[in-house]
Amino acid sequence: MTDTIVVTTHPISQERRVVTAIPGPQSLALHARRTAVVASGVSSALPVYVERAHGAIVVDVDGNQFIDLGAGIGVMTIGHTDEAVIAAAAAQLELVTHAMFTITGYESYVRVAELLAQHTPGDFAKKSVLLNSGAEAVENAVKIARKYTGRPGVAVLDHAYHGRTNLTMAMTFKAMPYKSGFGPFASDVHHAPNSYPFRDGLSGADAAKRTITYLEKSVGASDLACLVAEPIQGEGGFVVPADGYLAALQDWCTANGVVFIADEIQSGMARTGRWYASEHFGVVPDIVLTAKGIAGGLPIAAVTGRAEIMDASHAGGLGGTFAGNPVAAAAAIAVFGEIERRNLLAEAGRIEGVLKPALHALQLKYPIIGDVRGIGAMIAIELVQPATLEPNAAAVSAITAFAAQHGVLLLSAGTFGNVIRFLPSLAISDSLLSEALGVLDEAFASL
Ligand code: PLZ
Repeated sequence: MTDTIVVTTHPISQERRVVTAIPGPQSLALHARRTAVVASGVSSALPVYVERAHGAIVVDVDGNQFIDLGAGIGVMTIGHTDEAVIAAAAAQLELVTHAMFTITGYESYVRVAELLAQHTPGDFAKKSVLLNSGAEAVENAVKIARKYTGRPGVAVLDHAYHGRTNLTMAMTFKAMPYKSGFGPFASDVHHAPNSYPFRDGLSGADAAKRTITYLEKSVGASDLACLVAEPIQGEGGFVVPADGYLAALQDWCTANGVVFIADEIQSGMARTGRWYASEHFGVVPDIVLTAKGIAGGLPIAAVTGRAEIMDASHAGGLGGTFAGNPVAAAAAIAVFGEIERRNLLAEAGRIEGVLKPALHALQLKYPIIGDVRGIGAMIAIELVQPATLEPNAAAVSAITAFAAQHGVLLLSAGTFGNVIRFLPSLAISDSLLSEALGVLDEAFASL
C-alpha cells in the first residue's frame, strides 16, 4: 500500500526508486553551478539536489526517490510536506506574513508559547521566547540564565553540539569542522566530561561525580549561571547518558543555584516517543530548548522555562526581526496538533521496535558495529575496529555512500565521525524501514 499526494504536477509514492546513477545528470549540473557561487564552507554531504518530498520520501531532480532516514537532520519529524502544515502556513501567508512581534503582536506567537508551556516538562508556570534557529535559542537561554543568576559561567559537556554562532561555537565540542580557525571564542564557557557509557563504562552516578567534581574544581558552582546539556547528544553521536546521570546533574544544579538547561533541539518534539527526551531520564529542566521538529521545516525555535527565570530579562532584552514569524508559528501550531491527532508519540516506539532488533541482528553479523543505542526515532550505531573502541569512520563513509547509491539517505554523526544515526520521520512505514535496513545489510556486506 502506498500513500500518495499530489504536491506539484506528479504524485509521490512512498517507495524507493533509483532511476539514474547517484548523483544523476541534473544533480551534477546543479552541483557545478553551486560550486561556482556557493561558499565552500557550506559543505555538501551528497551532491544530490532535491525537487520534492513527501512523508518519508525525497525525490531528486533526476527523479530518484530516496528513503529519508535523516529527515533534514531531525526536522521533518511529522513527515515531509505534511498536509496540515501546508494548509496552516498557506492560510497564514494570506493573512499576515510578518508583523514583528515586539511592535504589534499576533495570536500564533502566543499560541505557540501556550503549547510549549503545556508540553514541555514541569508542572510550574512557564514562559517562552521564540527565535529563528537552534543556535539562537541556545544564545538566548544563556543570556536569560546569566541575567537571572547574575553569574557569568556556562558549563557544557564534552561531545556536545550547540551551534555555529560565536557563543555556541564556544559551547560546541568538536573543533573540526565547527570551530577551527574561527576564534577568538566567547569566554566563560567551561567544557566538562560527559557520560558516554560505550566509551567510559561509568555508571551514571560515577560519571556525574566526575562531571561535578570537574566543574567544582575548575570553575566553582558560585560562578556558574547554567549547565547546558543535550539529554541525548545529537551531532555528538546519539550518546545516551548512563542511568541517573542527568538527574544527578540536575540535583547538583538545583542545590547550587545553577540553571539547568536542556538543549532538546534534536531530541525534543516527539522524536523519542515523549514530547521531550528529558522525560525518559526523570529530569525537569529549568529551561528547555526547542527547534528543528517544531514546525515541519519552517524556521522557528524556542526557549521555554520557569516563569521567574524567563522574566529575568528587562523589556527589550530579547527579540529579533523574524523571531516567531507568523507563518512559522502557524506551522508549529499545526505540528503540535498533528502529533496529538495522529498519536505520533507512539510512532517513535514503533520505529524503535523495528530498528533496534534489526540493528542488533546486524551487530551479530558485523563485529564492526560496537554499539547500538538510542530511544524512539533517534537510534544510532557506532562503528569501531572489531572488539576495540578504535573509531571506524572509514566504514561509516563507505556505508553512507553505498546507501545513497541505493536510494537511502543516511546521516553520520559523532566526534570521531564513526556513528550512523537514524532519525526518520515518524510517518515512515515499517516496510520502508525494513527496506532501508536491507540496503544497510548489503552496505555492510560490501565492505
Ligand atoms: N543544539 C542539540 O542538534 C543543530 C546542525 C547541522 P541550528 N544540529 C544540526 C549543521 O551542520 O549546522 C543543533 C542541535 C542541538 C543546537 C543546534 C543548532 O541549531 O538551528 O542549526 O542553529
